[in-house]
Amino acid sequence: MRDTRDPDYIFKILMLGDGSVGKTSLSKHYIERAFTPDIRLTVGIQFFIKQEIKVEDKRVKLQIWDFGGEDRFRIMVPTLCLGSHGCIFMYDVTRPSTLNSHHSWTYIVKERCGKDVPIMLVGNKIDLVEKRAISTEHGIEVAKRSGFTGFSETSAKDGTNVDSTFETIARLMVQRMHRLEKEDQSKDKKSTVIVGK
Ligand SMILES: Nc1nc2c(ncn2[C@@H]2O[C@H](COP(=O)(O)OP(=O)(O)OP(=O)(O)O)[C@@H](O)[C@H]2O)c(=O)[nH]1
Ligand SMILES: [Mg+2]
Repeated sequence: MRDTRDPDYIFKILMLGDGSVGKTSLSKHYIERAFTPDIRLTVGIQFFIKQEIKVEDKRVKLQIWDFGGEDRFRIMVPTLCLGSHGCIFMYDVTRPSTLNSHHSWTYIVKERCGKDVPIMLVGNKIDLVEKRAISTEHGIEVAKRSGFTGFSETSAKDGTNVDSTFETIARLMVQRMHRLEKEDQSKDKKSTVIVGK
């Protein structure tokens, strides 16, 4: 029988990164199991929904906010990223400049959504073996040095690590929610108001 209960969590995930790194292709592969070689650039923003995945014992719905990476669309990010629970910052392993730009993107997310919001560094297009210009080791080093919560390498073309990347960010977001819920409970305990004291 179909489970019609509401999800335990609805998470908003941001897809950020320079133009043409493959943000839309990765989202599309995850949701629709399709790859479109002649996909059009994202004008502004587009949305994908993953109805439900199971993370630990929780039912999670994902709202994927896929931003256009061209400079002219960056102005939208500070406002539209508000209330996000997680972020995937993507680069293209064949174009080093796309990795260098991570500071400016993730700075906005941390400032607007909180320093503890999980942000994953994801190197895409690993099927282009001959053209690869950034090694896995370098990607991991940048992720550790710059305080990313997770790292992965993907191919939106052949599907490598697509599911596991979204499952990992979902798990990191659930763990953060557990932490926040615990903090709330201990605050409640401490904040008992006693009249007259
Ligand atoms: N070989 C290969 N090509 C890819 C991969 N992912 C995306 N592409 C191609 O790269 C180009 C850009 O992909 P998009 O998904 O539109 O990139 P984007 O980051 O959404 O770009 P913007 O919307 O402009 O920010 C397209 O021609 C895709 O077909 C991949 O994993 N491997
Ligand atoms: Mg796009």
